[in-house]
Amino acid sequence: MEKRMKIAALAGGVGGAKLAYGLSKTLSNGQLSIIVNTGDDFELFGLYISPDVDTVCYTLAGLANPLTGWGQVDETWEVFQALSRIGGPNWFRLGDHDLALHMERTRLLHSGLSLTEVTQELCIRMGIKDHVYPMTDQPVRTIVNTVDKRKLQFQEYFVKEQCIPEVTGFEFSGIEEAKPGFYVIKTLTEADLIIICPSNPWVSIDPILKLSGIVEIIKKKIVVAVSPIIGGKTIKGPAAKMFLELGIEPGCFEVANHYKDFLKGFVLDSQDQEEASRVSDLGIIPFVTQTVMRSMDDRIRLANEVLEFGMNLFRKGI
Ligand code: FO1
Repeated sequence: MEKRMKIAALAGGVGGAKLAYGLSKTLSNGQLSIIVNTGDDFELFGLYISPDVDTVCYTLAGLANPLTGWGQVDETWEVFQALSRIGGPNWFRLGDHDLALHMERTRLLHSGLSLTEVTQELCIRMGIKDHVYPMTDQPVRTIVNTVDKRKLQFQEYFVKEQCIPEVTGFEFSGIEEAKPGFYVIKTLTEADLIIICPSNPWVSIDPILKLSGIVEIIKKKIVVAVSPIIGGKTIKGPAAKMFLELGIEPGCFEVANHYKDFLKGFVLDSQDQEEASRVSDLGIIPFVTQTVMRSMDDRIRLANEVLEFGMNLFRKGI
């Protein structure tokens, strides 16, 4: 990969972070910028928590808990246990080390820095060589509408209610007023290749795409997406269940279809290779490979393949 090529990745939580890690290991300093969903952000105990940004940063810094994918490795739980003993809210598990990060982020935000500036500062402190940009500095909150007519904050749906309620749709509160971050626009405008990581299209990538001006920029670019759905299922998270509840066939084809207005290339798993011709029929070039990332080597191999595929489209001027 030529060192002057600029790569932008759009990511949500665990699946996105794994591919971002592979890209980070493959690309040189400063080549990779990762734009991360903040629709899952919320406040607890007065602390600002940004789960997807943290999952991406911990993963890039080699600090992620390998069992959960979120939170920190070798975590301790003194505060969480003490909180549980005194009857405090314990549905969202915050480890001691993770808590320290939320405290420091909140302190920096209160000192007047933007979420982008705070994230840059924390990345430097964690030794991350790539650029990580929250999608916006303004509050956008993903709301999950359920069949029993409730409107759940994303973490209430995902963690407190363990994705059990049947969904009827999503809202992104604040999306009309929010502006994409300055570096988000700059990164996408200057990118030679944009990679949509294998994250949930509805709740991880759509909030980024629905910010004003984003789709207009990426329509002019080479955009390649990696399917988060393999054999009709998701490796982690509720994407396949959401597809079913929304009346959409939970398969990789529908992921490509969801992005069809701007997608040039689509990476799908070998298990789904019979879907490749349907993807081609959408005018999107398919690339079939093993997309499950069980090991660190898998992340790097997939990242290399996706970059090669994307750069070939770039060279052909597609
Ligand atoms: N996910 C859970 O399923 N249970 C938790 O208790 C939990 C705590 C948590 C703490 C910090 C953090 O950054 C993430 C955490 N997550 C937890 C994951 C998080 O809810 C999801 O990664 C996303 O928001 C979906 O991408």
